[in-house]
Amino acid sequence: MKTLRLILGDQLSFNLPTLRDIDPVKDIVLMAEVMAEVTYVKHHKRKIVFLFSAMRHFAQALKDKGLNVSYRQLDDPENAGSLVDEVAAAIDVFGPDRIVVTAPGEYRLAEDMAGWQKQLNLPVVILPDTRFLCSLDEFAIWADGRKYLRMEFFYREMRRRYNILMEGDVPIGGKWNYDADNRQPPKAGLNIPPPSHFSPDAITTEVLDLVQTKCADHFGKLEGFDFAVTRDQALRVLNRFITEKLPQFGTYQDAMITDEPWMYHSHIGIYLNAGMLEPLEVIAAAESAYRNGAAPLNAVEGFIRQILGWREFVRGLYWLKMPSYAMANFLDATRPLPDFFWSGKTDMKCLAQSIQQTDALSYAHHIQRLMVLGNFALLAGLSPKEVNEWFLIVYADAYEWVVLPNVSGMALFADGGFLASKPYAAGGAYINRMSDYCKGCRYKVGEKAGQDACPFNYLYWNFLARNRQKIGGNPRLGMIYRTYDRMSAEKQASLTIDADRFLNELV
Ligand code: DLZ
Ligand code: SF4
Repeated sequence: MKTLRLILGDQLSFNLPTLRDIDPVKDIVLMAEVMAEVTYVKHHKRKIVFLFSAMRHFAQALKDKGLNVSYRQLDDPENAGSLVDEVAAAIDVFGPDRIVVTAPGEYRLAEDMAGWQKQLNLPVVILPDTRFLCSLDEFAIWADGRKYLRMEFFYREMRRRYNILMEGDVPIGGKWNYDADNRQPPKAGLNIPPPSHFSPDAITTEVLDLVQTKCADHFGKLEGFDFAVTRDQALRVLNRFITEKLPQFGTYQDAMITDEPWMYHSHIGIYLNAGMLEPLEVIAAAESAYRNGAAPLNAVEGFIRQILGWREFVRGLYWLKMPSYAMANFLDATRPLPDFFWSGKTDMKCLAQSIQQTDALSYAHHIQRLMVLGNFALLAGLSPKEVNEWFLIVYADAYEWVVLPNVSGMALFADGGFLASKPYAAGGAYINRMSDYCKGCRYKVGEKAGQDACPFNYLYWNFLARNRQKIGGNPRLGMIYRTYDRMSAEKQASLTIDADRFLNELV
């Protein structure tokens, strides 16, 4: 049987189910750069360059293994514009008996694909994506009957199941979670190792030109593009992280320093989510660093939790709850995204730093995303739909399966607490503790009211007051509401005046 095997841009794995049982003589692998995927949201230019260059390198690696690969470039005059139309065109050329593809990571495309068999009048076999450590069925069984889903319990089961950082039945060190040791503010004189850097080769250079021309109106900068674009390079990023940064990763994972975008973070999410690295090999590398005495437990456990726990958890939750999860708006937040999310032009230095770095690198670390950008979006009542779209566009590691639970569930409390036990709202004091941003800001983080006060301060209280009906009964917010209630009526009124003034001026 002659099979046409479609590989998507975030499926760049040699052990992809699509490639299993391939007949190197008869079968054809199809990969296609298409405008429909480039523009369903207008992805950051750097993200597109990364994916296209990685796709082209992967196609070459498959050819080197002796497979027949049909690769469609974006600038090919015959380009059909969408994945399904590219498959149709390949059917005309190669005359396969069937199509095989691994299930896509996004609901949008899965829905579309479900209609392909009828549309193309040919069998379309959609294989489950086995590149995750918890299958969707297993996750559904775990979630069954639970009113709320909490990552911590899921993570413990995954630790047991894969025997990661375990001593028999108990977690190494006696605790499952060492985050209490992982919240150190930045300190002066940290010697942060530089990130891995890969100069563009001929393929990447060609893609850079292509994206500059075809996606000129997309957000983001291309200067200094240096991401890994092959599996070997991605492995080098991983290995350098393990030896140079992992030992300090835990302690400073929440810290933010002006003009230090990478800190001690691994920067491997983009490679994991595109299929170039596998979760278990990443986890094994971190665990052996602990067992060899090269990295402390708080760092290794915290890092492994992100991959074995959080990443698997959000993916499972996404598929469990789609399509309704995309509509969730528990707090009825409707404010449009302010323009400065695109320009970076705001006097709030924490936001400006996070957005400008996102523009330059298509990257920001989890606290910049959650506690600066996400926190602002929560407090200002920005529309979950618009905030989700922004995150999906701007980050090179972003696909809807990872963005939606993180943004709607974690940052915006838009699912009403299905994922998070309370809204992650914070005032300026948190950002001041975890960064050096406030020193260079035109606002004063110590001031609570008035034109010069840090907007996070009055927006925080205004958020709690505004949403009291919906979240006032949350036991984890009880103490905070009691503090609010002890404020004088004038103080409460002045918080509302400041917040209204600020929010009305947002454009
Ligand atoms: C993100 C992306 C982009 C920008 N371009 C392509 C493309 O041209 N061809 C392709 O096969 N995949 C692309 N992707 C990744 C897909 O959008 C991704 O596979 C789906 O969103 C499912 O996760
Ligand atoms: Fe951000 Fe407020 Fe600090 Fe300025 S003072 S950097 S707005 S937290």
